[in-house]
Amino acid sequence: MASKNEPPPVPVAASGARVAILMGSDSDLPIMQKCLDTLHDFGVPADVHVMSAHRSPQAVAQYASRAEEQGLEVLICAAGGAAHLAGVVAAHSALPVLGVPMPSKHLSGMDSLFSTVQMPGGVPVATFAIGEAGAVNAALFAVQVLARKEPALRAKLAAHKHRLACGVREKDAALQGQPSGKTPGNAR
Ligand code: C2R
Repeated sequence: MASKNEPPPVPVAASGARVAILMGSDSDLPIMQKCLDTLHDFGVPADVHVMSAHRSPQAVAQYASRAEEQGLEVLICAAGGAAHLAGVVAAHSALPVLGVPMPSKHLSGMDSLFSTVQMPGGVPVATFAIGEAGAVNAALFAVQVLARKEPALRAKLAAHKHRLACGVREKDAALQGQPSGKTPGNAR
């Protein structure tokens, strides 16, 4: 049994997981749940962990260094404030790293955005919008990466685009007071 002074073991990627979702804190989970849900909708298995470049730096370095050999293909990192998690993960892995800036208490997520997006040349982090839109889009982007090799995922992405367009058409039809599909008669 591990002694009290030993650090907890570094998480190993869940078998079959292709995408990792790493969060700086469990306080990021309510927003990152959207990311998880989106991957789930596409049937993409994810490995989800709380780890912090500041608070558990060894775990982050070890997890990121081993991510590729464990079968992961895309690493999504969410952090708020001085958001260094995505950058540190990118320093230790050649896998695509997607950064999602979390809204923060004092600076509304601008601190998270800048510290995620402003990487030095040579260490890319693809940075998404602050908050839920970023969480969903990072998941969709991960699916798009995986879909390059997988026709079944491409078909799901096409269906997703179709649903988006139908949703807008329905809203427009409601605005025009007409059933969906008819050309709205605009007032002149
Ligand atoms: P707590 O709620 O645990 O105090 O965390 C987390 O992502 C969270 O948004 C507050 C915020 O600190 C962030 N955090 C980072 C990192 N680790 C934790 N930005 C990191 O490694 O970058």
